[in-house]
Amino acid sequence: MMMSEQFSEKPFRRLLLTGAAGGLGRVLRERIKPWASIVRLSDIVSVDNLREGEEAQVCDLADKAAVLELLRDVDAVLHFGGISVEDKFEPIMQANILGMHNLYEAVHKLGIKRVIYASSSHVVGFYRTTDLIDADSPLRPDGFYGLSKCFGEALSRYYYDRFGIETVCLRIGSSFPEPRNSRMMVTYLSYDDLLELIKAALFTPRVGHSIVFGMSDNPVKWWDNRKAAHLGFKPNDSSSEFAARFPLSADRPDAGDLSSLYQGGPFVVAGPQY
Ligand code: NAI
Ligand code: 15L
Repeated sequence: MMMSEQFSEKPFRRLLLTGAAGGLGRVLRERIKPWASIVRLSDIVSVDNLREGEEAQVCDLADKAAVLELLRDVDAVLHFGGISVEDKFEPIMQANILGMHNLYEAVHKLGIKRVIYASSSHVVGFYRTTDLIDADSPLRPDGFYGLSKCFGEALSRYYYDRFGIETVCLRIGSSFPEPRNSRMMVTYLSYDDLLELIKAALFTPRVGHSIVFGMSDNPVKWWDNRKAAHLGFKPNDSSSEFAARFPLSADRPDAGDLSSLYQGGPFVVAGPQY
């Protein structure tokens, strides 16, 4: 469904946001409007209450033909759609693996120049909470979900190397209104900082294929973002404002508690779903 098109002086004519009905999609929807005359909102479920400058298209990422239609007339993609937690392999394969291939095939066919991809810290969830890693550290996914995000990162790398399509992979930690446990004191990414991160990824002139960890300026760090310095991402928030609520600091893992031994926390404990 189309709302009236505006042609104001905004950086983009049309931005596509996938996963628009999800937790982050609902937060981003309003906040990215200043960047585009039209924001195309898409999800596998319907996105309602369209406002001026918004249009919506229901689309299953696993449907190749539908994804090609979804990407028509789009200048850049914020790809936040798909399965966002651990699940059985089959649904993850459809939404995150097949879906990612469909998306990039369409991006390539239609000549779209840049994708911002919501990857996840679960591509490295099997590192210890005592490790400090960066974008070049070998992948150590903690489940099928993390594996699918590894595929997304590798696939976007391939489409850059072969076709020059630029992607910034955001290895988001935990982006919620506030940390929910002591692990999230390390992985917390405030919504304002998420927006800063996306802004950096979208507006930095040349990004090639970049990987950046998405966390606020939290007191304890597992991830070193110096290899993404070219993006100029500077978080303004910190989980320290919630310190009183989680006195058991995540930099002192409890040896008896698996979820505090590994960066992936509960995803490591839960193990694969069959
Ligand atoms: P969410 O689960 O709330 O939203 C994902 C959306 O994708 C949902 O609205 C869902 O309907 C849609 N979706 C699922 N399967 C689909 C399909 N086959 N076709 C089209 N749409 C489909 O997740 P959330 O928290 O909003 O996360 C958004 C993205 O960011 C996800 O890709 C997630 O993996 C990633 N991420 C989020 C983090 C967070 O802390 N919120 C942390 C790390 C990564
Ligand atoms: C993720 O990748 C998930 O999408 C999100 O729902 C949280 O579980 C987050 O990681 C986290 O690790 O806290």
